[in-house]
Amino acid sequence: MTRRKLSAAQRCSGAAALGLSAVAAVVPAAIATSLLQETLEIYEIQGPGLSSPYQGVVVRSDGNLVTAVGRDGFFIQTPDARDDGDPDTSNGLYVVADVSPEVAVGQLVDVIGTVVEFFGWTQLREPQVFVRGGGNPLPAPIDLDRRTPSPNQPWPAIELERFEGMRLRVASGTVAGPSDGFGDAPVVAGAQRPFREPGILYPGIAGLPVFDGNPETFWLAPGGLGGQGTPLAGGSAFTAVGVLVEEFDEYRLWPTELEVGTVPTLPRPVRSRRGGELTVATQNLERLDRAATEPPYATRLGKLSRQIRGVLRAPDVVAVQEVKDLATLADLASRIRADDPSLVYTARHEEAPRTDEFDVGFLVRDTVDILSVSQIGANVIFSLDGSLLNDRPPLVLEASWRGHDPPLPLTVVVVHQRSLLGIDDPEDGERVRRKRHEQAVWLAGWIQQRQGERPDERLIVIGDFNAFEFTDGYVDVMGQVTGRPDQGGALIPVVDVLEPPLTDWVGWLPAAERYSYIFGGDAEALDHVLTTRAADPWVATVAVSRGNADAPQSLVTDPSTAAGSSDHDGLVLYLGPHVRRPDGRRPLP
Ligand SMILES: [Ca+2]
Ligand SMILES: [Ca+2]
Ligand SMILES: [Ca+2]
Ligand SMILES: [Ca+2]
Repeated sequence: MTRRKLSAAQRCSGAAALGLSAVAAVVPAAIATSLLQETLEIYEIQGPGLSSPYQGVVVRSDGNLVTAVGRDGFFIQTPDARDDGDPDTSNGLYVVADVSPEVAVGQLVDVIGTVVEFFGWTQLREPQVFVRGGGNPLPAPIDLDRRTPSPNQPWPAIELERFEGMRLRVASGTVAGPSDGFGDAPVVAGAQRPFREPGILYPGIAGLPVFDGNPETFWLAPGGLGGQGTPLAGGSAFTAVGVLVEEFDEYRLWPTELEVGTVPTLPRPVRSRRGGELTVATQNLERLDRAATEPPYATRLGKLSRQIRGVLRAPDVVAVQEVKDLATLADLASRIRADDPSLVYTARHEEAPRTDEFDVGFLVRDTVDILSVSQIGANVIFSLDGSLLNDRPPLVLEASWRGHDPPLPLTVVVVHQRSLLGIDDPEDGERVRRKRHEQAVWLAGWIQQRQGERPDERLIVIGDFNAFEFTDGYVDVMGQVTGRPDQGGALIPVVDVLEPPLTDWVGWLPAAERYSYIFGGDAEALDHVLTTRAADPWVATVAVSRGNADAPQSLVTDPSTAAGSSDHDGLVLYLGPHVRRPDGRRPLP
């Protein structure tokens, strides 16, 4: 590293010669003193590590280019000709300042200020800024792509820190998840969106599958520099040039140029049913509660009505999760009928013993006769601590579909299993994992007993399993419930009780469609539909709707669209007596 040492006299004469204009009228005495200190290049201020070696020090850096101007500051970067050639040191720096109107992109500036690490973000504060005139070409942006930042572990700690404050370009990016309430979206710098992968989050546990955590994901903040910013839908393609900041332990690109390319159509309904087809759907209603006011309850009902009518195409049975009570679900049925009088649904719901919980339920259309609705597993005890195992006990619907002569009996079980929340918590993780496992073992046991007693029953088990189509490394929930364990194994192994095993229809979706939820930018399939061997041959196909998991937060309050009606997409199973799909044959389109 080189440090240019200039005397105060040299600086003053240089300033005069170049016609510098001071942005601030007065240079305080403390900073004037620092003029006697050495002048640094930005890469020296940034240093090669996670934080600046000059924290708290008043420094001066001369002749850097303004690359971007934001609300509360601006970005400067070393001209390419003075680059240190060290890939570990950033050439960019954020200067916190009242910028308007003196500072503009393309100017060369000298800056004196205090180096601050603001929650990991290297900044110059309380600056004095000297503008040397503008119109200069900007440094070439560094390209991010599918290899940079690295998608692999171990991920270098300075993988993005080395670009902090610098100009970057993403030529072919993908929005991994929708804009959040701040307008920011997780993105990757490649053409493929990231999916949850099997296993325990890196570094994991020896001998068990490891999920790398998709470290290539970072954030795009379209409104970072100013303005509202474009709402982004998950799955959109984009190109951007911008500057990189570190905020709240995440790296965010604040774009100076942003072009959104191919945008998925949201909502994207499932296909229409064909003659003689029956459809059974699952939809998580995201804490639907008639007592809730934000967003307005009427807006939520209206959007969910659009979702069920237009996007899921009015299934004969809708298995729902996260509904507060029967009155709330009945409100939704009423709203659907008000919006389309031909769609008559009956709401069925049973309170769980813990009545403060959001529960599961059914919306059953008048194409189906309800024979019985019963809660199961409500009083089962969790062996670890004697509490109730099933906070949201499954509900069993025995029904008969009138679309067939004679009417076709079928049984639908709606479930909402324990979430992954806290699964790797050092204190509570073991309890969470055991609860997920025990719930799955209990459900598998119930199904096994049922199919033993009634081998001809067409049994569909559907809902939010809060589990992937593969092992999470701690517990293989779906392997447990289907009787098809993931060969990768799990810390708590599957107790294989199911014979014959069930079919998880998520596995029949194209790989790029296997998600119903986005968590931290990872697309994941939390919702599943399973059938027993007696029901398998009646399945025509399965489809997943779009418009929720990928919907920007800004759509959640928009009454004119179904998109954003919930945080989960819906899943629809198509069955028909005409199908008689031979075992193992791919479902119909
Ligand atoms: Ca460097
Ligand atoms: Ca940093
Ligand atoms: Ca830094
Ligand atoms: Ca990965």
